[in-house]
Amino acid sequence: MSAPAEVIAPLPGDAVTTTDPNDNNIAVVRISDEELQSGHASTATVGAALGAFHRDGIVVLENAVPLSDIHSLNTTLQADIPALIANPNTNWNGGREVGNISQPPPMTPDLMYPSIWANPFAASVLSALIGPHPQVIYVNGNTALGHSSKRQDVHADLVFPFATTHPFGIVANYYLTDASVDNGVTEVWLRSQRASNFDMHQPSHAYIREEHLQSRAANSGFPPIRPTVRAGSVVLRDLRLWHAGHPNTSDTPRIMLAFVHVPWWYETKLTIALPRSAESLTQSWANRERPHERISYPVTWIDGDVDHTNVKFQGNFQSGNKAYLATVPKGENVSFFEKAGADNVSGSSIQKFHEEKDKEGVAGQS
Ligand SMILES: O=C(O)CCC(=O)C(=O)O
Repeated sequence: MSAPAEVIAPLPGDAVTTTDPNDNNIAVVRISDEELQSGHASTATVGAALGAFHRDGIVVLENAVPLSDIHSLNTTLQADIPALIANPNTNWNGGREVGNISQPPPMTPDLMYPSIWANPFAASVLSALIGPHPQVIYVNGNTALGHSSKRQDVHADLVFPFATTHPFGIVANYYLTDASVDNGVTEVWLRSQRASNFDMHQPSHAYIREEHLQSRAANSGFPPIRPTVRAGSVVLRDLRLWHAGHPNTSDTPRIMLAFVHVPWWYETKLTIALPRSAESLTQSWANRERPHERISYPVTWIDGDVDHTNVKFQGNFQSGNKAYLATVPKGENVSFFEKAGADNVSGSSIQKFHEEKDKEGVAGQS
């Protein structure tokens, strides 16, 4: 395990900070006061974040979200946790014993903060990475409940053959508290996105096979790390990057929101169910004056309220663009969705999927 990311002194003239390119540390790009005031990312921020992301498969934009928005959502979501634990439809990530539940943010316009749903600094980096008008196809969160003791298996968030040459899906994670080893910060394997393909996964699953984990940990120079991430950061992670949830040994649940972005041409069937009252808000994000700050949401509009504590879990991030898919190497592995004969998976079928894995005796990482 490596030390927390070290923030190196800002470069002259801007507030970009990053790590030594050979260090096994996550790169941190700190949004400057000038950028915060203007509300726009500088070219230096976008350049540093893009370079670090393509290299490492992950980058942190620190200071990108007002702490007042973070604290407000943390207060609301902490209060929802007992009901979620009691709800039989709740999705337990990696099996119930891991103590990591899916927990989406509130879906009412007053709590859909633009700093989180369409962060302008993240949007500028995302559109540089995957093209203009990234689409958000997944809005959810991972809550590592307190006093847990079992970790997740190492995985990539993909259960289908995927492109090895370029990023096509990026999750923006927002921890709602400072996150560290003590409260279950996520383990990440820097640069694994460039060495990864679906045949390295346990057949049809998201989990990486043991022999690949051992080999990469021993030989790559980039064994797994668990960085410290400050609240108010956006963590941009390539969906191909190997990672794993860890136990939260503290008293307080650690909440991390997750917004998955794909390119505008990607054509998934996924939509986000939102109340019609949020229509003008989401339109304002799609129509921002600066094209590289636009974020769009494919939406199913609901008349009335959307209960964020009862959202269907949908985890298939595969492209529906057949011409694109024809360019993706097939390999030997069969996708979980082909195996299950389903386009999307509900919480209960994901649960079944974990039970099946346990029955198969797939080696856990704990
Ligand atoms: O909660 C975390 O730290 C990571 C969770 C995760 O990777 C997952 O559930 O797929």
